[in-house]
Amino acid sequence: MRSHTAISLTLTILLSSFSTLLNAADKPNVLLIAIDDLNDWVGCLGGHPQARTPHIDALASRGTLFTNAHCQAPICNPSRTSLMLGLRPSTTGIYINQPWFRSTKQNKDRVTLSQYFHQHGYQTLTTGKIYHGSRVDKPSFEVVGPLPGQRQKIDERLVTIGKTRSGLWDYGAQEYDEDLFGDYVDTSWGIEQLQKDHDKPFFLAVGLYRPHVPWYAPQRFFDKHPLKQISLPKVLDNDRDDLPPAATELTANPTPPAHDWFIEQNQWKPAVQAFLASSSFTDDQVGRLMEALNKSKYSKNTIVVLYSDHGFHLGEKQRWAKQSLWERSTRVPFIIFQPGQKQAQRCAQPVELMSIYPTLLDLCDLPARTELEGVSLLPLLDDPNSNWEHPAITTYQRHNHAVRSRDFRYIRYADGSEELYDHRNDPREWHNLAGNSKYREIMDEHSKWLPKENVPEARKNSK
Ligand SMILES: [Ca+2]
Repeated sequence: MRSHTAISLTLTILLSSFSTLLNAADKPNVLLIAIDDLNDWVGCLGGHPQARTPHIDALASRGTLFTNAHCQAPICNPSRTSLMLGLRPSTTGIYINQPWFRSTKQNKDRVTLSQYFHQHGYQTLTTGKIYHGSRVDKPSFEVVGPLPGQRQKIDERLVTIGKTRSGLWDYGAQEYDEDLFGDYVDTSWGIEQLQKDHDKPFFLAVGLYRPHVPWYAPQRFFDKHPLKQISLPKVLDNDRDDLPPAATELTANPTPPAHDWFIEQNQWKPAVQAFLASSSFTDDQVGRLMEALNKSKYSKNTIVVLYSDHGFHLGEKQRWAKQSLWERSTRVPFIIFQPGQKQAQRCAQPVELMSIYPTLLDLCDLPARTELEGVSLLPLLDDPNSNWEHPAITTYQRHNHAVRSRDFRYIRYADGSEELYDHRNDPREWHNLAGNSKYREIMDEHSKWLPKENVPEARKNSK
């Protein structure tokens, strides 16, 4: 009797797996391309006049480019966790670069985007930086290629910005062979996967590390951005005078050199050049991947999603790096390419990276998950101008949020202090309007979207 039950149970499981496989057989593949620290300095977003990103621009010219897309946290770990779980930092409790979400009680059993695809018959593969550092998440990916930190060690330093500075903040052209660069190696592995025969639909995630510091790239990418032609971001001298103290405190970042250092050492232009060169190098990897996809048998049934985990300051608001609730840190390139798409689209509605999870479920016709906080972008993919009430929200550390609507950015810090910027006439966010009572109603409208719950910082399990 017991063995009969066991056989029946096994049959049920087998039939259920078989049915999942059958359903999966005609599903589209997914190619997820994650970029690290790339702000809107790409050609298609026009963030910098000397940005040279022809391959990202080419993808935008075939797919849907979201021109008002924002990360959920302006730093790697919480942004990537939010994207892969489809939940806000204020829900995961992952606000900074630690802890790893699987080591926390409230997040350890949560189902990531690619894990859910795996549960529905997909093969999941990854290389490079998808999570923070060189983390491998076994439930997320079955097949793991080269990861950051596992590559050939290269110690050359042609340029150094001073012994007292962190080596992380080094930059300059490098002379070693292009195919030794980590991003090149990871991209090559991604290309090999696109050239293989897969007996299931695949979810392939390729995480590119540049333009994260150190800004090392082959010389030829520096040559595309001659130093003499480099223009610097516009900065208003007294821009910071209208910031609340909470803003200054939250955005103080001891890791990068101070803005004054870049000016005094005449390093602002070389640093901007190195960021642009590193971005062009990453763009080249995107080009290699897309060429391989287009030549492969998967070219007509693969969805491509490209994004950066957050933006980056290079002197704007007299600061460097990420870790702020301003446009510079939150705005990111974000493109969705759907096979069979007839024409390119640009969508100016505010959207969140957290929406990638539910959107891909919709596009691949997988069962929706009600626990996700992101909203599917399907209506905007169908019509980029359709009505859209959702703003994009970014959180940096507990109780600090920015709400980005189509026209405004509203920021509320933990101590209740506020900022408001009108993007219709102040795209650089120089003039904080929060002190002007005539904007109270607009600020109140935006504050309705602030997360209702801000869970405490998640702790690493003691055992
Ligand atoms: Ca200002």
